[in-house]
Amino acid sequence: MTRRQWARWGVLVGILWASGCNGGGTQPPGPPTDLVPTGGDRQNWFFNNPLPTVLSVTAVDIDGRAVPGVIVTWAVTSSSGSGAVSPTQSTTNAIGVATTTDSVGSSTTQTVSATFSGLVSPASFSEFATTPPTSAAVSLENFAFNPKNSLVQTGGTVTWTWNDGTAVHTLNFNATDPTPRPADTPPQATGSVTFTFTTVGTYSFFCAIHQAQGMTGQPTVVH
Ligand SMILES: [Cu+2]
Repeated sequence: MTRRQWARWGVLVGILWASGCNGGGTQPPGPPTDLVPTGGDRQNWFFNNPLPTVLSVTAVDIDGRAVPGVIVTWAVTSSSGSGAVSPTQSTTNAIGVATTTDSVGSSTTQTVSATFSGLVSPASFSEFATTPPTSAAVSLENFAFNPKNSLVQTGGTVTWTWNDGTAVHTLNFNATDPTPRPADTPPQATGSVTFTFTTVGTYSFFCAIHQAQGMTGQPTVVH
C-alpha cells in the first residue's frame, strides 16, 4: 500500500472507532510503525555462499499487531565484498512477514538492513562468514556415522572409515542426491572410501543394513 492508502486506512479505522465499532482483538492493524527481525539474524556461514536460513522481518503497528501488505526494502549496508540480498524488495504477507535470501560475500562480517518508507530505525541483521573446510572424516562405529553431519567446500574430500570391529556396514547414497557422488559399497567390516565432491548441495548417506536404526548421515558441500 502507498502512504496515502495507509492514511486512508487510518481514517477508516478512526471512523469505525468513533462509531463505537471497534472489535477488540479482531480490529484490523493500523499503519506499520516498526520492523522486527524474526528470522535469519546472526548466522555463521561460509564466504560467497547463500545463508541456509532466509532473513525475515515482521511489520507491526503501534500496538504490536502484524501488518500485511507493507513493502520492505532490503539492502546490504556493510562495505564492498559483502554479498547480496535477493529480492531487494518484498511485501509482508497475511501474517505481516517479509523475507529475502542473503548471500554472504568475501567479508567476515556482513550487515543487512530492512526498512519501509517512513521508518526511522531500519531493522538490522549481522551475518558472519569464514572459509569452509577442505576435508572431513567420518567414522563408521557403534552402528552410527560419526559425525553424522559434515561440511566441505567444492573440491574438498570426505573420507569414511570402517571402525566397528567385525560388524559390517555399507555406505549408500540417496538416489536423488546431486552427482557425482560416491558409488555404493557392499557390506564390509574394514576399509575406507575417499571422495572429492565437486557439486554444491546437501547429500544424504546411509548404511543399507542399519538405516532403520538411524545409521544415516549428511554431508553438505558449499562453494
Ligand atoms: Cu550398518
